[in-house]
Amino acid sequence: MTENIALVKLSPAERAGLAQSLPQWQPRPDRDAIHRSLRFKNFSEAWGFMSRVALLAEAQDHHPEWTNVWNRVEITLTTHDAGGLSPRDVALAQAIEGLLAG
Ligand code: H2B
Repeated sequence: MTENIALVKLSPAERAGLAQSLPQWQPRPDRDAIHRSLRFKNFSEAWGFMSRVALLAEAQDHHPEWTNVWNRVEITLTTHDAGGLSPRDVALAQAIEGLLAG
């Protein structure tokens, strides 16, 4: 569970590893956060995905900042309680990747 994951900002070494461990997630240039854009077949697929992520987020007590426009979903992950990227964001991003991989 996320409560067991340290509420500290990622170290420089952990940040350097992100490009390899989470290649679909880009660091946001404007803030200490990572971002992924997704496009689905239609709204139903996008919303179904968001519902599954919402359950994950609740289970982890760690929640995305996101928007949805029809078949597009934009997700930003950052840790508000740490004031930036933490291992909790990495854990949620990895869980989202697991969902997408089926
Ligand atoms: N989500 C994110 N992204 N960052 C947080 O710091 C955070 C959260 N904190 N979800 C959690 C909820 C906290 O507010 C509750 C009280 O555990």
